[in-house]
Amino acid sequence: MRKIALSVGLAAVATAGLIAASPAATAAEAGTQATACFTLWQTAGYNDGSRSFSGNDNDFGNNNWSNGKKSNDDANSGKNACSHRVYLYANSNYGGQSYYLQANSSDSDFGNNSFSNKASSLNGF
Ligand SMILES: [Ca+2]
Ligand SMILES: [Ca+2]
Ligand SMILES: [Ca+2]
Repeated sequence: MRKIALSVGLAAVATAGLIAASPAATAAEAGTQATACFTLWQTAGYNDGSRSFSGNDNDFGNNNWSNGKKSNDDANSGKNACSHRVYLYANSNYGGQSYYLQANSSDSDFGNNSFSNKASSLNGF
């Protein structure tokens, strides 16, 4: 009898553990809900270093490309897979000249939009 009571007790503990784990998994999913749907590249034609965004960034000055080079004033192409426009600004804190990519669009060269090597902040998320 005593052994049976113990195994029932362990089963209850295991079930409680599973229940406790569920809210944690939900929280983690909520944290990654914003997908990195916007990507910038260092060079025209989606070349060299890249950086993907899942939210606004008011200052590129503290971020590097995937290749370790500084990303400020160095963006030349981008892809917007988001369901909203993404705005690029020549200055930090969303100031100065701006340029946007429509939802679900891409631009292989910012040069013909007078926006080569200018982006210093980004919003629209
Ligand atoms: Ca930043
Ligand atoms: Ca700039
Ligand atoms: Ca262009």
